[in-house]
Amino acid sequence: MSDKRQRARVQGSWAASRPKPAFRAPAGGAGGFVGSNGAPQSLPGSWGDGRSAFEFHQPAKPVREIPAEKPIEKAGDYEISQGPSGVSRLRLLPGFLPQAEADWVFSKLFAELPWSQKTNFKQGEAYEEPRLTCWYGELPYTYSHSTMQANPQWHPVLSDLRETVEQVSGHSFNSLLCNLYRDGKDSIAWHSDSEPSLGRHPVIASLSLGDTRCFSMRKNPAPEENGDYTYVERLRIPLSHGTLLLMEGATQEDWQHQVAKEYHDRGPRINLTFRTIYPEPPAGRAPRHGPRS
Ligand SMILES: O=C(O)CCC(=O)C(=O)O
Repeated sequence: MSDKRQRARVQGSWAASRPKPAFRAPAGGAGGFVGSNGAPQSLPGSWGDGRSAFEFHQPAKPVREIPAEKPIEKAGDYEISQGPSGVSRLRLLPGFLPQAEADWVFSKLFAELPWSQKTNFKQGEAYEEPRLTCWYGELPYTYSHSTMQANPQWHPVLSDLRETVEQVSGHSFNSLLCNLYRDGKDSIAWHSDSEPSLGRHPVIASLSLGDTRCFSMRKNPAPEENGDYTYVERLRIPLSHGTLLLMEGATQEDWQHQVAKEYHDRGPRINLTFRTIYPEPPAGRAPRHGPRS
């Protein structure tokens, strides 16, 4: 947890305050302590009347709650936000592929797809993506200042999966980005699928195979937050073997997602994201996406 998030959790604070002047004993010596010079004394850490010198300080400003991360685990349709850009929607279908079919598809794709490690660029510096990828589609796909070339020869297993995903989702897709996370150290950083070539409000259908990984989402902060994600809403979606997740509406405009590295060992995982790529970016649309690593 960042220092800022940690600090924001502290509700007020306990502090040692300057002791108030000790109670002066009335003639006869009842109450308080009087030193040998006759001046009133107090014991360290006390008021001199037995009360503690430590007191609770109310925070000066109202405490701002950090929203708890919400899990989404059950099959269903979820309206995750509504705003000026429209409604953001998820549809989660665990067990979209039955276990035996998912096992077979995983081993075919793991062995037969042309996996490679892509080089991206950030501020002119090259870096290797922490995962392997391959791309299918009539058009090339560019993100993080690096292009995956058009690859119209779909693997037959992928063509069949595309058809099934299209039937169930009611959307059509002309492209597919395949990710292979070799183990728990492979990851994809915060980003949204909002490259201009995807058009406005793209539908993304994401099919997971292999070991379960946590798909995290965070809402983009309001403009007055100046890009600070400390207080934004967060979702956590475990994506298990054979699960289909659909992201629709304003999800890519209003939310980011990631698959973080894990501290525990994880087996390999394949993620297939079906999308539709357009030849020309719609005019006048500024992309709003983080660089993904
Ligand atoms: O692996 C996943 O579940 C997410 C992949 C992803 O975010 C992407 O391909 O843009």
